[in-house]
Order: sequence, then C-alpha cells, then structure tokens
Amino acid sequence: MTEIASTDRNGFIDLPRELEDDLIEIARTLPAWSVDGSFLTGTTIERYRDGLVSAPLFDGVRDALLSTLNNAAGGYAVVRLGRIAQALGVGDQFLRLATAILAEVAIPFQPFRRWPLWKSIGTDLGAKPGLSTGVGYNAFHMDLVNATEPPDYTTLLCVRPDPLGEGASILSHAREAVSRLAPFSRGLLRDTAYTYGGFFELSDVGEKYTPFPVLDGQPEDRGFVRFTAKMLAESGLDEEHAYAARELARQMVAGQVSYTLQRGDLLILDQHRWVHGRLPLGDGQHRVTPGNRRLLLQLFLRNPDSIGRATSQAVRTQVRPSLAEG
Ligand SMILES: O=C(O)CCC(=O)C(=O)O
Ligand SMILES: [Fe+2]
Repeated sequence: MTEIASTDRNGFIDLPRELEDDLIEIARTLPAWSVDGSFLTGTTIERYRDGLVSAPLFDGVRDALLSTLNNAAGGYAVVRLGRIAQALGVGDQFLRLATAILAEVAIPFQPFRRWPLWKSIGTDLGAKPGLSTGVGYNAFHMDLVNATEPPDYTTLLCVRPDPLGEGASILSHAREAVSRLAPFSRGLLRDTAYTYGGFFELSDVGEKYTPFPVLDGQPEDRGFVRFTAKMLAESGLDEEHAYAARELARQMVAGQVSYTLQRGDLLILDQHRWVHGRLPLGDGQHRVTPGNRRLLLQLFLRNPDSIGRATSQAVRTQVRPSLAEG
C-alpha cells in the first residue's frame, strides 16, 4: 500500500505556525453559520472570509489549496488542522473555521435534509461492515452517485482516528483508471445500464438518475465517473456491464493511494475526478468504548456554476412534494 505522504506530498497542506496561531484566535470570533435552504448563506460566507483574510498568511494557503485542487495532476487535498484542533477542541469554533476554509473552495451545502451541515460518520458495530458507519472495507465510490448533479466536492474531517490505528482513507483517480481500460469496457460503461440505491430526502443534487451511465461523455469539470463498487451487487445488472464495472474497480484499486486521517485533518476531494473509500478498521472494536471509536464529519461543496442545474428539482419539490421521490 502506498501512503499518499510518500507518493504525492503535494496533496498535503501544512499551515505555517504563525497562521495557525492567528486562525486559533480568529476561530474564536467567527459567528454561527446560517443556511438558506441547504446552502450556507452569502452573509456567512462574507463574514467568514473577512475573518480569514485578517490573517496575513491566509492568502498563500488559499492559493495553495485551490491550485492543489484544480491543477491537472491534483484534485484532492488534506489541510492539516491538527494543532488548531488541539488548541480549540473539535467543537463549534473549530467547525466554523473548517467551514470558512471550505467556503473558499466552493459553497458548503447539506444535501441530506435530515442531517446537519456537518454529517457525522461514526463507527457502528451493528452496521453492515461495508457501509459508511461500518467497521469493514468501504469500497471505491463517489458520494450521491445516483443523482443527476452529485456534489462537486466531498470533504471529510477527522475528529477521532481509529484508536486501533486502521481505517485509512483510500483514493483513486477515476479518470486515469478509465484510461487504462480496454476500449470494449469503456464502451460498455457509456451505456445507461447501471443503478444504485434509493434517493430520499435530498436537496440540490438534481434528480434521481436511474439507470445511469458510468461515463457520461461530459467534459471533466462537469461530468463524473459515476461509480460505486456497491452497484455490482444490484440485481438486474447483466454480465457484460458487470464485467466492465469490475474491470474499472480493479483499475481503481491498482491506482489506489491511502492515508490514515489524523485528528484535525480535513480531506477535500474533487468528485469529478476522484473516487474514495476506506480500509477496514482495526479488529476488536468491541473493546474500544463507543466514545473513543473513529469519528469523521462529512460536508459537501457545490461550485457556483452547478447550482442552477442542481436546484431545479428542489424548486419543483416545494410545489409538488410527490414528484421528489420520482
Ligand atoms: O469512513 C470513511 O473514511 C469514508 C466514508 C464514506 O466515504 C462515506 O460515508 O461516504
Ligand atoms: Fe463516501
């Protein structure tokens, strides 16, 4: 297994100590955020920006973050906020600061109506091991795969790593994985032949997309490699299309990088290019008290230019709730 740290240091953003000290003070002054529908409000974004830019070194970090996320070889970043988390704890002040930093990338929003802006991903020994809160291998996927407009970015903040030292995050460049496939498989992945999961109580991610093609033929900054390894288990997938998806899954694993998030690490991932997942947590979780088990918080981001496409269904939903579930 390759650690991102040793293969691609560019994804890691460590803050200068002076900036950390400034941000610790600034975080204490940031107001609570407000949302309008599912989006962080413009007022909050402006206030948070005013706070951040009062730290003279912040501009440099923002530039590094945006270029890491946007450059051709990039597409993910880990902003290391561990020292700030140590000073502030991972409570409201810290979350406001993390939200402020993310708002410099794109607009924070909460597509799951029943969850707050930061959705908790804890460790549930009763959950199916491969699911979000399970203890097992969470195979490569993109989040909200079956929406016409999935979030542009998914982000994960580590509140507590697995005390048993496992549960590394895995990432793979989906488009490079696709480029290594035989043309025959690529052709099959362009077919509108794949389905996955339900679509309930979601906002601002467009409409339910089923069946969908894995490769949508859109330019890279707009389209997605709509993939989740979990769709391989869906009934009704014929052998040819299942074969092509398995080939893609194999190539994703071949290109995998991994990193165990530490407390205060904030992983930001461009869903147009990268898929993600998680290695199993350490054996013996039942011996770890629930309050000490691994805990991440997840937040999604939307680019301003995708808002219009993503919100059309939400507007209709308000008028005709029955349409929402398709
Ligand atoms: O547990 C993790 O590290 C990832 C979880 C995840 O990808 C998800 O819940 O969508
Ligand atoms: Fe995920």
